[in-house]
Amino acid sequence: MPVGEVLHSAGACLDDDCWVAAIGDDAPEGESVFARSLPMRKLLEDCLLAYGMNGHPLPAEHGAPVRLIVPGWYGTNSVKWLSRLHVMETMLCGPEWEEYTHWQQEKYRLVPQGEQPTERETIDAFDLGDQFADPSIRHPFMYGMLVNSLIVSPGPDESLAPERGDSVTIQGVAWAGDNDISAVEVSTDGGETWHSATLLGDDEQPCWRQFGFEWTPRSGTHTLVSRATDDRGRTQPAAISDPDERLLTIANRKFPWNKRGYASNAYGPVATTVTAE
Ligand SMILES: Nc1nc2c(c(=O)[nH]1)N[C@H]1C(S)=C(S)[C@@H](COP(=O)(O)O)O[C@H]1N2
Ligand SMILES: [Mo]
Repeated sequence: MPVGEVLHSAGACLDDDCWVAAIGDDAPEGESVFARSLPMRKLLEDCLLAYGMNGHPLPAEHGAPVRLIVPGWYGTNSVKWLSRLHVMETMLCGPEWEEYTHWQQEKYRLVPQGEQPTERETIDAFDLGDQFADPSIRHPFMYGMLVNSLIVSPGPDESLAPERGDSVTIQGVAWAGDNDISAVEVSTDGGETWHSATLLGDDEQPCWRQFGFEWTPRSGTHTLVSRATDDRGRTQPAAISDPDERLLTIANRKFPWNKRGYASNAYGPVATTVTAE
């Protein structure tokens, strides 16, 4: 069910610049409550309250009786065991909301080596790439996902035995948060050279794109890797930076190292090694 319908029938203020605190019901007595602040604009655009999954009631471990689904944003925003939606003017912050701020203000932020995030009342950019580009946001929040991709077949350490001269189909998926995928490239030599993959399926498909690439392997060991580009021209970086580089944004094809290892979309660390006979 669209969240907007519930907010509307409750007579809540639906102004674009409001925030909605989505509060979970899983905290033991006296511990920080799991809660996320989400901008009203996103909630009204495409967020859902889910009470079923694949035609069955929602299982307990996925948030029954009802959870929030925030499409295109990092999973942490999809609050499970939802007990309350609270419309407010700011994110959860300050002493008044003390029990509710831990997961919003301290965890699920990108923090470089040697720094501590400070509380924010509000921000104006949500896509993680846009937060990187906003100098007022030093420690970005885990909201809109960066462009990313994965090869799913062949699988890690698979041995391929194609007939001589036959090709193998490399298949994978790519996604770009609230943006669309515009291209995917595949490399069979660990990122030295790249080939355009074919985007499959429907480009109206909002969440992810499948891709394929026909490859005729020579015998030996190969490192397969994919990299996607979104419709704003942003491409996955190659590697994660060193902590002491203290990067605050993607630069020199490096993703900024952060304390909890969140949100990396670098293609290098997820390469797949396969052997062809
Ligand atoms: N109430 C509540 N909701 C939560 C969490 C939680 O700890 N408590 N974890 C979040 C995180 S970090 C993720 S990745 C997803 C995981 O959802 P899943 O278990 O359905 O895969 O739930 C999110 N929602
Ligand atoms: Mo998570």
